[in-house]
Formats: sequence, structure tokens, C-alpha cells
Amino acid sequence: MAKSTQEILTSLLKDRILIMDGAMGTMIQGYKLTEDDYRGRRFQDHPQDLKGNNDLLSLTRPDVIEEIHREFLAAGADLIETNTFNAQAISQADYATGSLVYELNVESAKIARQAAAEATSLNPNKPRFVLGSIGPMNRTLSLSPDVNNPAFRAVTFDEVKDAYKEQARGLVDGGVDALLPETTFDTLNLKAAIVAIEELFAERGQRLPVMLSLTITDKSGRTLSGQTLDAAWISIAHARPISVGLNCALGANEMRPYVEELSQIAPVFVSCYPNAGLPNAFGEYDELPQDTARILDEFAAEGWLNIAGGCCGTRPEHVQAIAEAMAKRSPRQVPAPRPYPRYSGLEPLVLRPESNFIMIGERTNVTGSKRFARLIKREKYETALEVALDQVRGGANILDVNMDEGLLDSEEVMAKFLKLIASEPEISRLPIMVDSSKFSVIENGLKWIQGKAIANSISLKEGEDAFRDKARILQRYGAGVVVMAFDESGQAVDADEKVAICERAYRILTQEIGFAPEEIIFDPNILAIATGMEEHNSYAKAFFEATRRIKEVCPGAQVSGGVSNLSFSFRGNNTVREAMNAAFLYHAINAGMDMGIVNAGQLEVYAEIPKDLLELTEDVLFDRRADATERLVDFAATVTSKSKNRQEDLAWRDASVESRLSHALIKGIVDHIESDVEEARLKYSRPIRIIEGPLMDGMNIVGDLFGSGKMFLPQVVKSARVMKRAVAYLEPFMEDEKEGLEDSGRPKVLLATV
Ligand code: THG
Repeated sequence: MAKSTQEILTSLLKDRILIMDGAMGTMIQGYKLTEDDYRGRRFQDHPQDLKGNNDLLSLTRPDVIEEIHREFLAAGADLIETNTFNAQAISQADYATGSLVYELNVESAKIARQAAAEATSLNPNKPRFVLGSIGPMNRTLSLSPDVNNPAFRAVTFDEVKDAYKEQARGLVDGGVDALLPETTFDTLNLKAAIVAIEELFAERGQRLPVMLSLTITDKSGRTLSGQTLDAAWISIAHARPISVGLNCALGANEMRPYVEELSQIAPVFVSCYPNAGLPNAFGEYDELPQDTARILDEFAAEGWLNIAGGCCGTRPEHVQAIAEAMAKRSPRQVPAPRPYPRYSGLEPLVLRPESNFIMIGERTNVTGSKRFARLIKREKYETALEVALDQVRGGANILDVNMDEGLLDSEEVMAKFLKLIASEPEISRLPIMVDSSKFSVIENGLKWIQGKAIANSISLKEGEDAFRDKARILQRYGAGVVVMAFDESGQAVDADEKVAICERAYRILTQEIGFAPEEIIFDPNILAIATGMEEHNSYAKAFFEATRRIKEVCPGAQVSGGVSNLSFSFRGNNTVREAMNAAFLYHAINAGMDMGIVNAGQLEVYAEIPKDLLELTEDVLFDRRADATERLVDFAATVTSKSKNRQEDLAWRDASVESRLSHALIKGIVDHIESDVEEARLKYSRPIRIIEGPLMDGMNIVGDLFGSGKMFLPQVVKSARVMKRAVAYLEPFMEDEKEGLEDSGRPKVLLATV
């Protein structure tokens, strides 16, 4: 059988560093094309200006595009990119050319295909390949374009996915060898592209190699949407790309630490195609070919590269210099994958064998917290976010979010809360577990999460086919999956049933669907004990035994559970509940439980459970005596419930008003901003002095921290929100002042930023 493109590329990449072409956009600029060139005959009467719509040139000046491909091929490029960086409906809408998208992609692919085929036939020893370029588009799914409304998005996941799907279909029909979503600055946009590509492959019954390329735009070392590089890689690894890399943005020199990091973490080939340095004051790139090539040569010498080329500002001379340098270097050895469970929010969560127990915060659950439910129902989202923050500060590693309530539009509310979480960097550091008994709520939730999330949960309740369908959908989003020990005949209560169901689910997920074992989390049901019903007495023991056996028969899979369920029958008595939960957890962890849904921050420490209570509790857990429940109930009557106070560090409130303003700006805290600004207003002679003084001082610190990489964009957006609130508060006072100064003939200053 003929080798697939994936196999051919893989064997070439093992052999040598492959060369990509340089920039299409800056090459086109060199032709100084006019509006007439862009329009051609066909679009003479188009109602809008078309100059700048470079992708359109594949239809109106195909000669230019073909010539650029030829030059890069002659310079030594093995891989050339189609002229389709913006050829999807959302970007093309700017030029009212959305209806051309499919054609643009087909034609661009054909032009590149033709040029590559000619070069291959001239030198069959150096086969050339066409990569379908899929750019990031001009809208972001993770960031709100409106500072005042963090839950707003200019576009939805499905709109982005549909746009990419149409583009990918055109590229595949035009004959590309591989698809390359590139210059990704928002991981969620890329996740939408991955779903689009997977759907297309499933419809066609055929896969092409997929290459992915991210971009890091500032010194924080994060993507624009705030993810660290390792977190972003975890979010997209489910695309099973042949390569992942970095392109564009900072130029090769500034990319060094990130290329090194990626080469260490990604068990696939690594690419790097930087800009020709940073743009100068005129927006031109003037790094010389030998300089770009020298830096890439250093990367290759370190063993970091499998694919090298250029982005903005790189010309055939750059490609030639890079090709000459790479010819003398060996390709990077791809590290073996390490099968640890990996999840991510803005930051990674890797469960290594030596990792501690993972706490999943339970309180952001409308059925699990009366307070949270009340806040959500009354649409007090800012306070509801504090519930999430408390879980984070209490030590949660993952956040469980559940909006299953009859009176709520769960899909809507889940989406809104997840978007709000996304704009709180301290919360969205963590991976999210989307908790719902309605699969549509889970799927819709996953559309608003840029990290690698966990779906909680699916089960065999409705049979194997429904289970498979759901699992396949989750796989496209790259979500990990919680599987409850539930089947067609109901909830498993004894250990044999629990183990049998998990084994069956494990086999389907790993052998039929293609889940990695480490993406599977079994929940063998933590059920309430000491309820007074005799048949409940063995439930904790059954969980321990099932956990031990599941860890053996389902190697690599994790075990979790909702711990607070255990003590439902002692509702209202936190002392007893916390002792039960803590003792249960201690034994469950010993049995192999890896993670649990808990009230983070309020977990009792096993060793600190009073000895008498511990003995009564363990009698119940292990069903050690017939009167165990009775004795615990009697004990419970003797203790009054304690409740620990929520701890919040408010020491900063004692500082001077200037320090408070500065602190609020840096931390993005809006809570006290109006009262602090009012206090400052009474102290300062004029409102403008507060803006120019303490507020600007604070923003300057924010600017310095961002410039030196110690803050990243979503944090800065929060600072901007605080600043806007402060200025909005002062505005009426400045208006009043102005009325008093009317006609004073002051000069005006106009400032603009880009
Ligand atoms: N497995 C999986 N997911 C789950 C569960 C599980 N999700 C939901 C639940 N069970 C886990 N979460 C909670 C959250 C809160 C409580 C119990 C489980 C709880 N809440 C207090 C109560 O009801 O008494 C609320 C008190 C209050 O209102 O403040 O106990 O098993 N996969």
C-alpha cells in the first residue's frame, strides 16, 4: 500500500530538519499592488475597497502568488504555505467577500500544489509539500473586547468552528498535504479549529497531517489569552498533530526560551518560523537573513528543531540562509510521551505518580451550596465568583461547576459563569470540571473553556451507543471524562458491580474510541452512610475495595468521587461531617483514590480528628459493629457545629489611600474602588490630580510589570477595568470643575493608542 503523507513526512522529519517558506504578506507588499490589482476584472464593481485582502489575490493576481511560491521553493523550502491566512468567513466579512471563502481556499491550494509539484519533478529527491494556512482570525473567543463587560464575546465557538470548517474543506478539496492552524494567540480559537478539522476528517473518512503553531506576543511568556506555553500545549495535544511550534511575534531571539520549553515538553515534532526580528518604527522587518539563520542555527545546535522557516518579513534570502544552516544540523529527537494525566487552565496541572491528592472545589455548585445557588439565581455574579476564588485560595486544584437547577436555564448560566471565570486570572489558573447530568450543558460549557477541561460525567446508563457518541464528542474538545459507575440497570452499589462497569467503560473508551487511559476518571459512587438503612452500612467499604481493584484492572485511569456525599445524613453538624469526610478520604487515598470533589479549604486533617470521634467514625466507615451508626448519632448530639470563617487578607485596607489605589489597580480589585477614590477626592485639590497622581502611578507599575513579563494580558484587562471605574467616578466632578472654568481658552490634547 502507498505510504500516507503522514508517514512520508514522519520519515523525512526523522532524517533532517525540514524547511518552511517565508512570509506571504510582506512579499506581497513588495509588489506595491493597487486597488485595481486586488479587484481584477471580476470584482471591478465590488461595493467595498479590496486593497489589503491578500487572500483575494489568489483569484485576481494568481501570477503574483505563484511567483512568490516559486521563489521560496527555489530558495530551498520543503513546505510551502497556501495564501489563505485570512480566508475564512469571519475575517473576509471585513471586505464583504465572505461568499468567496471556499473558492479562495480551493484556488490557493491549487496554485501552491502546482508550484510544489513542479519543484518536486525538477528534483524528485526533494519532495515538496503544501500546508494549508489557517490563521487565527480577528476575533477572540477567550477575551471580551468590552472592558466593562467581561461576559461579552464578539463571536461564538460554533461561528468560529463553522468558519474554519468551510476553510478547511476548501483547502482539502484544493489538494493540500497538511493543515496548519497557525499564529494562535487564543487557544480557544484553535480548539474550535481542531473541532472543525476533526468533524471534516470524520465526514470524509480520511485524515491529513495536522501541524499547529502558537504565538507568544509578550514577555510574560504567555499566549495573548493568558495561558502558559505548557498549559496551551496540554489544551491542544488531543489534535494529535504531527508537529507543534511557534511562529511570528517576537522574532527568533526573543523566542529562545519558549522554543526550548516546547522542545522539552512536546512528544511530537517541533517547528519554529519567526519574524525577521521585531518591526522597526515604520512597521518594517529588517533583520538580515544571516542573523535570522544564525539564531535558528543555535536552536538547531541545541537539538530543539525539526522544522524551521520564516514568518513576517522573511524573504527567499532568509529561507536560503536558514536552509543552508539547517542542512548541517541534525533534527531534534522527539521525546517519548509520558502518560501522566494532564489538565490545564491558564496554567498546567500534571498528575505525576508522586503528586498529592487532587482537590476539586465543590462549592461552585447550585445543588451543593445554598449560598452559591442564591447568588446565581439573583444574578449576583461578582459575588458568585468569590465563591470560586475561595475554593482556589482554599487549595482547590480543579474547580467543579454545576448549574443543574430546575429554575435556571442551565446552559445559559453555565456559559455565562464560565466566561466570567475566564476573565479572572486567579480563578482560571485552574482546570474546570463541567458538572451536569445534561450532556448538552457539558458540551456547551466546553465551548467556553480554553484549557483542557473535564466532563463530569457520562455513564453507561443509556447503553453503549449513547456512551460512545458522547465520548467521541468529548474527545474532539480534548476533555478528560468522568465515568460514573452506572449502567443500564442502575447505580452500582457493591464492589463487583462497580468494577465490572468501570472495566466495560474502560475497554470501550480505550479500545474503540481512542481515549488515553490517563484521560479517564472513574467515579465508583460515594454514597451516604450511617443513614439508618442497614443496606447502606457497607457503602464506604465497597468504595475502598472497588477503588483498589479499578486501579489494577484499568491501568492508567484515575479514581475520583464526591466526598461530601458520604456524610449527607449528618447535615447541619459540620464537626461530624468533616470528621467523616476526612477519615473516609484518608482510607480512600490509601486505596488509590487520586482526586475528589471536596469543600476545599474546609477539609479536616485526619490526624487532628479527636480520637474518640475518629473511632466512632471508622466504626461506621468499616461497618465494624452493629450499633456504629447509633453511637455516632449519639455523639453528634453532644457537639455543637463549628463553622470556620472565610479568611480573606484585608491587611491592604489599612494602608494609605494612595497605596490602596495602587494595590487595587495591580490586583484588579474593584470592590472598594469608588470609596477609595472618594476618599482621595476629598484629600486632593482637583480630581485630575488623582488621575495624574496615584492612579497613573499605579498604572505605571502595571505597565512595568507587563513590560517585564510579570503580568499577562487578562490581568492587565482587570487593572484597566478598575482604572475605568475610578475615572468614571471622577468624571462628573471634572465636569463640574469645567463648568466653572468655561472659556478659559485652555489648549486641548488629543491622545490615541494603537
Ligand atoms: N460524583 C461526581 N460529581 C458530583 C458528585 C459525585 N457532583 C456533585 C456532588 N456529587 C459533589 N459535590 C457536592 C457539593 C456539595 C455537597 C456535596 C457534594 C454538600 N453540600 C452541603 C449540603 O448539601 O449539605 C451544602 C451546604 C450549603 O448549602 O452550604 O454536602 O459524587 N462525579
